[in-house]
Amino acid sequence: MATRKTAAKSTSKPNVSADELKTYYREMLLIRRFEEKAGQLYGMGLIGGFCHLYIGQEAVVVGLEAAAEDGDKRVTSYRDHGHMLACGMDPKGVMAELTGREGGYSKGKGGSMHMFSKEKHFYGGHGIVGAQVPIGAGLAFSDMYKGNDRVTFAYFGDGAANQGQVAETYNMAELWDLPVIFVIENNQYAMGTSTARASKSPNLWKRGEAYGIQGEEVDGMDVLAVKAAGEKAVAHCRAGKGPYILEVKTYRYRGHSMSDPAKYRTREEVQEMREKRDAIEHVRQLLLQGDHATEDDLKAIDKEIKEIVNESAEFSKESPEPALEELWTDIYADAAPQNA
Ligand SMILES: Cc1ncc(C[n+]2csc(CCOP(=O)(O)OP(=O)(O)O)c2C)c(N)n1
Ligand SMILES: [Mg+2]
Repeated sequence: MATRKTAAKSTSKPNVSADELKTYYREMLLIRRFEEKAGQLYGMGLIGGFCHLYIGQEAVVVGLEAAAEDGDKRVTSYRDHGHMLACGMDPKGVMAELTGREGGYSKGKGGSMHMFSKEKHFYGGHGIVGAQVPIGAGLAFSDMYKGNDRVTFAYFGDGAANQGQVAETYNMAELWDLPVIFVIENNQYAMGTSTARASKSPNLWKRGEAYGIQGEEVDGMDVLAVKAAGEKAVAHCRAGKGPYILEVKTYRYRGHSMSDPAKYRTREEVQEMREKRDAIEHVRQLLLQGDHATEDDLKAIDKEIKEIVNESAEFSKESPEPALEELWTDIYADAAPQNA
């Protein structure tokens, strides 16, 4: 086995194997390439409606999914494609949903912001800012009620963190010791509003203190740091100690949505994050500097990912549009769930 040199950035990080690093590299790259393809299809008019890309934030969801176990749940906002891919949903089904086709997760009737997978315990995809936070507490309540030790990840943005329903949820979650991890994906902006303009206190996680909730800030451009913080939060929740807040500092490279003119920040600011803090490049360097992978190994992974993404785009173009009769289905539940 190759000798392992520790890269400068990883000195205080947990031990990690070459296979693990490659897995994170692959998973983050899948999200990035998938999102780039979605951006292209949007430009070609194949995706309609809103489309919010996750490019730049990949390490957040990949790090936290690495800390999750089977049966754990997740719920997020409209910036949701990365979360779906990271929890193992099929890229074909996600892309086909983006293009409004029958083969999509919501049979082409939901689009970018409305996809679900019972199998992967992915509960959306929510377009109303902050709405997923009380839903996340509800999911955690169901696990507590059933007496299992599953944990729910409720993801939301820095903008959503200012919502009243988030404060109410914090209170109830701590009061009932709910096993929910509140993940604030602080990407520095809520549409065109920077956190400095919207939040008096720069430490969003500290608001949990008012409710007795423990939390911490995490470097969201470092997948290993995210994973380590995720493991700590998961252990806290599984032990029945109640909720936990992770404020993950990250950055979105693209506009808020595909129609964002991005006049609220400079190109240099974005460029600097891409060049100096990119999460995928960080893992790439750990792999290369640690002699865990050669440039050729990484090229092979790039190729493999490109194929998966191209296949998903092909599938989404070939899948038919939903039949007209589908307008009248999936409106009401057919039957009440039986011990679901
Ligand atoms: C209740 C509500 N208010 C306003 C909007 C319009 N809106 C959509 S996204 C957004 C910004 C949210 O920013 P943030 O929570 O930081 O998440 P990010 O987009 O950065 O992931 C706003 C104001 C909305 N969808 N729902
Ligand atoms: Mg934000």
